[in-house]
Amino acid sequence: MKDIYNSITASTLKGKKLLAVLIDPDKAKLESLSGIIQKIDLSLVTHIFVGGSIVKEKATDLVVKEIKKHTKLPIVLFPGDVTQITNNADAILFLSLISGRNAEYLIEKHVQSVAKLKDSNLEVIPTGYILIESGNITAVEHVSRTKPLPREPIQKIVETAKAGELLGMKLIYLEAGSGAKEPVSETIIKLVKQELQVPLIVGGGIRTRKQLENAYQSGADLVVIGTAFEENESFFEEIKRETIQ
Ligand code: 1GP
Repeated sequence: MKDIYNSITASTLKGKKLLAVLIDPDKAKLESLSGIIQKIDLSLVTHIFVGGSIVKEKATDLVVKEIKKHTKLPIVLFPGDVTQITNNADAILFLSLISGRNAEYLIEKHVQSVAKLKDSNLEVIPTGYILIESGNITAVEHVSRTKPLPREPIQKIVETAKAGELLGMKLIYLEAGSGAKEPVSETIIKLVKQELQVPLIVGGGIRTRKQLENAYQSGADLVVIGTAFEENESFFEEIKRETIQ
């Protein structure tokens, strides 16, 4: 069994930045996955996240199985729903949407998933998930029927993240939403990071090497990128080239 959380914290302590690609099982085509994974394997990507806001039942399992055939990278579920839980992944971000006040996404989905998780080998990583206003309405906002936290006052975002940590969450995830117009700002990342002991994930709307660097420099330990790679399969090669130059 891969010890995914401990390897994330070990990297964080060493200052090694991590990069996850997000694969949405609803958009991924099984027959193209081997080629896609080959590209990912040659890139700077350290983790493969699998999940989406709306995914057909069983799609996640099929996609995870196919990914696993082609890579040794850790596969982490980032589920939008209980139906996306599959024992074939390595770990699951057990997300509680702490920016919202919809009990369904704070605790109810978690209760519903216990029967599946109890019998699985998945490493369960409790994660405080914080949706932040990004300039457009994203799928998370729509599906969860919660409002994102406004970008101001930042103190409210910082305190939400800290409350998550004090509740025992092992990761905090600042989310602008997939396809967000604006990623989470550097100031927000910086101020949240200053308050936290646990590793910080940042995602949503990151489409350039510069935005990725900015997120890391502000304090993100792990950055998640989905849309930029969905739209351009050479995205990770391009940013790797930019790093080497
Ligand atoms: C969404 O943070 C992830 O949950 C990734 O967002 O698709 O905008 O890269 P993008």
